[in-house]
Amino acid sequence: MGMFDFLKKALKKTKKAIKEVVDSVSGEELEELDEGTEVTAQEVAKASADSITKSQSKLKKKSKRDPKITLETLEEILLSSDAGLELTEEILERLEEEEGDVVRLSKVKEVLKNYLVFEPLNFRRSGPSVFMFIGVNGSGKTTTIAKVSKRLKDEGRKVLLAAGDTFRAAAIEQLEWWAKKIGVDIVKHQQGSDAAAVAYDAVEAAVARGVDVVLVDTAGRLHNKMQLMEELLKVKRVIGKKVLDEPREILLVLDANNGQNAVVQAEKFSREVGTTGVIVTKLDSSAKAGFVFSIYKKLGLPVKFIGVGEKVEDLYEFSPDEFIDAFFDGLV
Ligand SMILES: Nc1nc2c(ncn2[C@@H]2O[C@H](COP(=O)(O)OP(=O)(O)O)[C@@H](O)[C@H]2O)c(=O)[nH]1
Ligand SMILES: [Mg+2]
Repeated sequence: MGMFDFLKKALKKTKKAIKEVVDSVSGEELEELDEGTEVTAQEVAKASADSITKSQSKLKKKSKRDPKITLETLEEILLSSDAGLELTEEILERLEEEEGDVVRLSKVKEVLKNYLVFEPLNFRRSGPSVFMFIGVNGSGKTTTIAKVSKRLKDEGRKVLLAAGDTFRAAAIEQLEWWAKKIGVDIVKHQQGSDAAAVAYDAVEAAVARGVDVVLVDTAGRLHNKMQLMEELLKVKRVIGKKVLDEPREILLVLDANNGQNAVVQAEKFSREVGTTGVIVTKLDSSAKAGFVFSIYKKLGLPVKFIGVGEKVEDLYEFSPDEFIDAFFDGLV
């Protein structure tokens, strides 16, 4: 069961609450109408409001449930969810001091919340905001760019994509396919060409065409690792030369299934290229991505979005509360 089945469940709850309200209105109130009693619109509205309050308090009662768990169980949960040994120990120590061997789930959530932060995308007031997407091959960069471009376009922004993964021909075609599907412009060169030149052309086109946001795809693998970091730095430099203080965001895309290796990736990319935020993909799998706590602890990086599927709408803004609730859903 995927972690974000939790979200679907929450939606079901809301639907159920609405259904209860509708049932009560069409039940009792309509019966009264049948009997010839005069029921004013205000009375119906009040009855609906009462039912909504009832349903809400039912839901509240449920969410008030605050189970207790042993530190041993918590340790198992954290370790099997890729929170990492160091962070798990730190959290267990903190909780033991404050609560003893058995802790309230609400307290656990409160402590974990200190290790997560959400930040929305950071835009320039005028001129193009440039966002670079970086990360290892297969982490979901290209797909995430498609998702983000759709979201920004729907918000009314003019978006331009830059096909900066020039290492693989398929990568350029993949981004082009998304650009067509979503209806946004793309700047591309041939496979094997200089990625920095693609970024340069894209930013130049963005300035000329009055584009609001440029999303720059990048390679996740070159012939060797050193080359990749050098190429990413060059892309970053070229963008900065063209528009001062850009790229505004350098977003590291991490696959939820990468486990603790995601922390190693985050450290390396941050050290060598610089990173402003993280996007976690594939949270529709069984992986829980507990590594985001360690990444925040070590690098202070916010999470901007989560990916929960392969489709363009499978992207949510990150919410620490929902993430932590989903983290324990079905386990406690
Ligand atoms: N299930 C799932 N698959 C994803 C998600 N994001 C990306 N993918 C898939 O992961 C694979 C690699 O994605 P891609 O965007 O090409 O990765 P890139 O190499 O970093 O550009 C593709 O098959 C995507 O459809 C996600 O959130 N959930
Ligand atoms: Mg790609």
